[in-house]
Amino acid sequence: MKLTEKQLIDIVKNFFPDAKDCSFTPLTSGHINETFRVDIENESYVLQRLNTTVFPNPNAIMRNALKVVTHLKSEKYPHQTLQALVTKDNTFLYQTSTSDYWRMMPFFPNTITLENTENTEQAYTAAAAFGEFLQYLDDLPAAEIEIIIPNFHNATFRKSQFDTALINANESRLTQAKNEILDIKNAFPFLARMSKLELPSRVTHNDTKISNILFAEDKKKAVAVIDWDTIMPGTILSDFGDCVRTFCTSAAEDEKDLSKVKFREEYYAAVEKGFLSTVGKLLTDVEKDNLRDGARQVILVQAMRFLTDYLEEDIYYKVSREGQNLDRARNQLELFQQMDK
Ligand code: GN1
Ligand code: MG
Repeated sequence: MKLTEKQLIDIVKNFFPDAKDCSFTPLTSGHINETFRVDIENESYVLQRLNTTVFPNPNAIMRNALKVVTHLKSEKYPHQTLQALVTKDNTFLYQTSTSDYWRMMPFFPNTITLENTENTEQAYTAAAAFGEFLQYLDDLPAAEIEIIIPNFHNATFRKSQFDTALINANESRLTQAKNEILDIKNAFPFLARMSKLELPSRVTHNDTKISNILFAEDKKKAVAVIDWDTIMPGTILSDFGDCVRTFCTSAAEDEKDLSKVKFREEYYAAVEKGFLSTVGKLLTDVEKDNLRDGARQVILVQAMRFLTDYLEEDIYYKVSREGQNLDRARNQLELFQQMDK
């Protein structure tokens, strides 16, 4: 449902009772939550409505975030953290009468997000920043962090969702997606092999895409790691993999023209070097030996998730045109196959 400016101001007033002159700018890069930049007099904030279909327990997200902020501060993490603002009732979430959950966060001035890396230096810097974030979270016991979405990066579980979607999908979508369905099925033995790896459970970010790094305006320095909603126990290969998935491609995630989708090996080298420069010393041999396959797995699982959503008629990821989830899946499969060469 589209909100009016008056409704948005009423929400802001729960955080800033005296706010008068506010302006709102939609920030549209995410696929799940609804996000606005709010300017209140001379200050800027991020206002967000959490998608409760995807995140049924928003309070758990806020409890995890608070633990992460507290931990990073105690460890003297040298970057900005996402300390949420409190409402006048002293809670991190404002719940509307229609059970929407809203939160406000700091907006860091003079920063930008990138939808794709422009050079290998940026890929190195962003990968090093995500690696550093993980490095500082290393002493936070995974058991203290709540599971936000069970089986989020569990490939076997994602495969079972895909299998169910295949049973329930309508004929037309099955026909449209027949080549991609086949490509994914052909990769099942690879997934089965990967599922046998013994990987440590760590506190991970779980959405390390390029747009989740705030860069300084010169696009050279990483200022903050953002989007902490999926921080939960996971594997380091998932975080490394999402860096590779989004930093090494030459095209947008939903690019229709596959001839524009190139897996850039020199970017891969930069991502690996950057990531290992920070968190490298903490990795086990199994983790180190499987970085590239781990990244291929993340890309394949992402293809499977987009294709599952296409077959289920776009109930999970926001779409702005028909066939967008199918294009996203094709795009990921293209990267997966190029990485094999
Ligand atoms: C979703 O909403 P956003 O853009 O932060 C998704 C990620 C996917 C990503 C694909 C909770 O993230 O897992 O990798 O889209 N988040 C959730 O771009 O499903
Ligand atoms: Mg996210």
